[in-house]
Amino acid sequence: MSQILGHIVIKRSQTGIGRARARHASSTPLPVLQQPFRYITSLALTCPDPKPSSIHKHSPTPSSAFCSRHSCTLGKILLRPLLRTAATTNQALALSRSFASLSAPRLQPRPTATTRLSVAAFSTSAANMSSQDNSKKDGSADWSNKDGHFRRQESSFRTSIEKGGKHEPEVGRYHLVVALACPWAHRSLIVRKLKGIDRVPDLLPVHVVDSLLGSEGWSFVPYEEPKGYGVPGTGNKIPGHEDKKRIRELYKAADPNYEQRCTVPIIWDNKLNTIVNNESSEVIRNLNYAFDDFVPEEFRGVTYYPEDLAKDIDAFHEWVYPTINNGVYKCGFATLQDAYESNVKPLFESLDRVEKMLEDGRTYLYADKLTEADIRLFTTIIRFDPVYFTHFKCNYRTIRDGYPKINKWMQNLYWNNPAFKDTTDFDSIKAHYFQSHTNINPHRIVPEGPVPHILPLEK
Ligand SMILES: N[C@@H](CCC(=O)N[C@@H](CS)C(=O)NCC(=O)O)C(=O)O
Repeated sequence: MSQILGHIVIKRSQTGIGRARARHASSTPLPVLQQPFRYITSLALTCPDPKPSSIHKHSPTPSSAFCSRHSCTLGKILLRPLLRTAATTNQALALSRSFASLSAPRLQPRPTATTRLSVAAFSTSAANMSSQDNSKKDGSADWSNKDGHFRRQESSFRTSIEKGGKHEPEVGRYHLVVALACPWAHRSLIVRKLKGIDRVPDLLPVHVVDSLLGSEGWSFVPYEEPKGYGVPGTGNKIPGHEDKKRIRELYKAADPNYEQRCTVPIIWDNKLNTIVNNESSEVIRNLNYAFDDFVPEEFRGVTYYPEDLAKDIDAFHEWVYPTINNGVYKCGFATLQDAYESNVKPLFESLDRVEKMLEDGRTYLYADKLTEADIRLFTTIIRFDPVYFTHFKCNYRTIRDGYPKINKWMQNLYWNNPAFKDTTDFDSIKAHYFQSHTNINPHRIVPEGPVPHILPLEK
C-alpha cells in the first residue's frame, strides 16, 4: 500500500548544493503515485512499503550526517538516490519552485547550470516541521539558517491566567509541561516553587518529558529508538490526554494548524484544551500573580518583577537574552566559523559585564532582592560548565575558574535556596544536550565532568 510521506522543499545552501527539506504530509489530500522512492511533479513523495527495514534497504548510503542524524519512526529515507535516478535537475527545481511559497523567501532556489541537488532525510512523523528557515523536525536537527546562524522562533501562545480573562485562575485546571534540561522551562519551575504554587495539590502539576529530544520532539514516553538513551520523565498524564505520547500532540490539540516547533515550557489549560502560554518569560511573570488566591498567605503578593526594578530588569534582559541566554545556543548551533565567532565574543563580553556588576559582592543582581533577572540568568549559568563550555564551544573560560563572582552568586542561589537546587537536574541536563544534538555530538557520549557539577559553598 502506498502512503504519502510528505513534500519536499529544495533549499540551496551556500555551497550551491541544494538541500531537500521535507514537510510532513498534511491533511490536504495529495495524489499517491505508485512508483517507489520517486518524487514527482505532483509534489508528493510516496513510499510503497513504509517499514523501516525496507526503507533502509533503499537508502544504504547516508552520505551526509544530515541523514544519519535522523531517527524517524519509519526509518531514514535518503532522497539522494531518488533525486539522482528519478528526477532531473529541472524537475527538482520545478518542485522546489512550487514549494518556495511554503518557505522563507531566501530559500528560493536560484537555478544555475551547476546546481546540484543533494540529500535530504525525512521523518514521516515530522508533522511539526515548520517551513521557517531554522526549524527542523527533530531534536538532532540542523538548527541554523544558511548563514550559519541559529535563530530561535517566536513563541505562539501568549495569553495569561488571570481573573476575568479567558483563563480564570482555578485549581485542577492548569498543567505545566517541562523538560528538566531546558533552561527556559527551568525558569518556570523555579518561579512555581518560589511562589508556593507547588504547595497546593493540583494547582499546577508538573509533567516532565523525557530528556531525549527525538524525531517527534519532546516525548512523554521514552522513544523506542534510539534505545537506551535519555533520562525518563515523570510519565504522569494530563487527565483526558492519557493517550498523548509527544507534546506535539498537545500543540495540535490546541491548534490543529500549528506548524512551528513544539517547545517547552507550556502552560496547558485542561478546561479549554489549549495552551495558555509557551513563552517562558511571560509564563514566569504570569506565575507571580496567577494563583495568588490559592497559594499560602506568605506567597501572596510576592513578585519577582517588582515595579521599582522593572526598568532595570528589562534593560538587563535586553543584552543578557541575546548574548548569554540565547547566546550560548547561537554559539552551539552555529554551522559556520564566522557565525560562531561573531557570537562567542559577545557572550564572554556579557559575562565580563555581569562579573563586574557582582564585583561588590552582592547576593542578587538588583537591590539585594531576588528577581527574575537572577532567575533567568541562573538557568543558563548553571548549565555553563557542565554543558555549554564543551558542547556549545563556549570555552574562553569556565564559570568556576574564570568568573569568581558569578560562580559565587550561582552557588549561593543553588545551595541556599531549594527553589534553585531542587529544580536543577544535572543528569537530565547533560543527557539531553549530549544525546539529542547528534549533529554536534554524533556518538552521544555524555561526558562525566565537571566533577563536581557545581562546587560546594566555601565555609
Ligand atoms: N522562547 C521560548 C523558547 C523555548 C525553547 O526553545 N525550548 C526548547 C528547549 S530548551 C524546546 O522546547 N525545543 C524543542 C524543539 O525545538 O523541538 C521560551 O523561552 O519559552
